[in-house]
Amino acid sequence: MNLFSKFKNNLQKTSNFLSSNILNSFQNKKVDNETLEELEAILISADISLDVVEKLINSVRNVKSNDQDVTEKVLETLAKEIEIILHPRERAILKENEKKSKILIFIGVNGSGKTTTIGKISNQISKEKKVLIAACDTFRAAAIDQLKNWTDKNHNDFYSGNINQDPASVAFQATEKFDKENYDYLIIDTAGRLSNNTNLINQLVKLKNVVSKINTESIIETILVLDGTNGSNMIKQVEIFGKALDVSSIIITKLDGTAKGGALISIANKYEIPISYVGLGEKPEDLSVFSAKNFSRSILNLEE
Ligand SMILES: Nc1nc2c(ncn2[C@@H]2O[C@H](COP(=O)(O)OP(=O)(O)OP(=O)(O)O)[C@@H](O)[C@H]2O)c(=O)[nH]1
Ligand SMILES: [Mg+2]
Repeated sequence: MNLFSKFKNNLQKTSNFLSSNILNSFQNKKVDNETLEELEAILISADISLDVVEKLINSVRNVKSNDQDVTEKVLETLAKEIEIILHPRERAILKENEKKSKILIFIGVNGSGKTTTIGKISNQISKEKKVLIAACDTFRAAAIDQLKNWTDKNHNDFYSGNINQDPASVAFQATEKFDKENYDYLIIDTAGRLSNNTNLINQLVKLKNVVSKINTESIIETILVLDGTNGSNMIKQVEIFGKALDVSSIIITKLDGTAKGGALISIANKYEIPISYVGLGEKPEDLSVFSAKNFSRSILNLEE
């Protein structure tokens, strides 16, 4: 399956919602205040933020059409505007011919998809690269097992500390091993929730500081994983994690399971943080490099 078909097939919940409602509104009508108002309501229901909706409505306002092709023209105009918003956010994490080694720190609330995404990304790293995966979610034994499972499947090396060990100290030890044994990638999994008396954000800041203090050679990426089914609630998480941790990349998962995929556009419009991948399903190959064009055309059910 090519990349566009993957986007198109797996974003159907959002695209069916948008395209069928837009078709209902515009069929045999023209662009006027009434249809624009309906369009506004549809876009808001797909969790697209008001400032973006306003931009989109303004672009559709100028659409000249006859009755037959109005829906097509409206969809094409929306796709073009959305692509303009998304395009500056495209940026890959894994690059061919990367000269420096990389440390990827995965953060995000519990259940957002960090561990699964680590498994999927490691699966996509070239087999010639030396990869170390570190289990810094030390609060649940099951979390360590889940990560170990992925690591074994992908034939990567694994580093874990003891249960309940300070996550920053596990990260410290893993980074030492990474440096000493000349790995290309260190991928750090963290917890999404801690016991009540520990602040998650402070713990992550500490972990990141420890890693960057002992390793000054590698590129350190802080990757925020967001659950796409949370829709516009994701914005709050970008706010909180972004403020404290200098997030360098966002991954939005579970976009196959939601009609609220429009929230991705709101995030791209509000924050200048790159979006590297989107999760479009459970299988390793369902983690797709983010593409502004594929996303914008797919969510409106248009062809490539
Ligand atoms: N459908 C679908 N499910 C996904 C996707 N990404 C992750 N999941 C599922 O989401 C659930 C939670 O994923 P985890 O990777 O365990 O989440 P986590 O962020 O590590 O959670 P904690 O360790 O509790 O903080 C799992 O059942 C995954 O299979 C996706 O893109 N699509
Ligand atoms: Mg996890």
